[in-house]
Amino acid sequence: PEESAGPTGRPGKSLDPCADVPPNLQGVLQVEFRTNRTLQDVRNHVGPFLQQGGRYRPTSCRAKQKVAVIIPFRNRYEHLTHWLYYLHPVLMRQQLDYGVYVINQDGDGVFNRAKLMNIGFVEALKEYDYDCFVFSDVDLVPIDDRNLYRCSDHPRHLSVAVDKFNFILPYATIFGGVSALSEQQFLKVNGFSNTFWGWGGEDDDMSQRISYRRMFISRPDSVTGRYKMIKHKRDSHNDPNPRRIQKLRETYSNMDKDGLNSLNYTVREIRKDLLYTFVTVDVQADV
Ligand code: UPG
Repeated sequence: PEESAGPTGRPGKSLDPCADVPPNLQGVLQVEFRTNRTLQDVRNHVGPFLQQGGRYRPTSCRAKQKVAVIIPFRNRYEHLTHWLYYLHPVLMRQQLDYGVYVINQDGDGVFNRAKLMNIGFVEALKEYDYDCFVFSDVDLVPIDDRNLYRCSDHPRHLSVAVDKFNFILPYATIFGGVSALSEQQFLKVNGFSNTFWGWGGEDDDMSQRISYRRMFISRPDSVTGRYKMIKHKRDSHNDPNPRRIQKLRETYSNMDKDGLNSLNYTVREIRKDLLYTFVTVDVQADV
């Protein structure tokens, strides 16, 4: 017998799978950050289509992938507002079954982006059986909605052409900014390292993990992969990590013991907004 939509509106298996190429994409987008926006503006703009926690799934077809979008975060509320304003409509047009998780580092200790992303992976999986994880800086907005926030056969780097770098890929192995790994790919590399404190290196460490596990980095072309970065000053408590160069020589010997299998943290609060799930965590940073 055919399965129908359940009482929660969850689409049953009877829906046909969504098309490989979503039909309502717009291509190049107008993106502008010199505008005052509030979260309430964004709720008014996209709220009617969302479920609490920044969750969405298409109603006319069965999404190809279940995607958790993970944003490492501390004290960038203005950027988050722009990000939500632009990304929700894009992710909806891409017909994803998705949720947005903002992983907020509690306190003033040294920032640890990679550890926050590991935490996002674990916390998102506690809520839903996501199969794809997109890790995104809060200040990066795609300017082409054909850049699909999906996973592929190999880990995928999405932010290939950022305005700050004159729309050029800065170096071949770059994996920072916005990237996507399936659950299997992420488990294969033991997630990110937890031991990169402060700015830099953690994305290159992941890039090395990927190649040591005999995977490649896949990318959209440099037109589809264009991004705008919101301008900002260097944050406090996120100075360049002086150990990052040395640590990158140790990826191979450390990756099996430093990552998802050594992750330690305490959740302080999980708050559901219509636009996102906000998870505040103690990452056990030195202050
Ligand atoms: N972030 C915060 N609050 C902070 C510090 C960082 O929310 O106080 C988050 C935020 O999502 C930000 C990201 O961390 O977008 C990266 O930090 P940022 O200082 O903006 O680094 P950038 O130099 O702009 O980013 C590049 C890459 C990034 C990589 C970083 C270091 O885009 O992915 O982590 O270089 O290698």
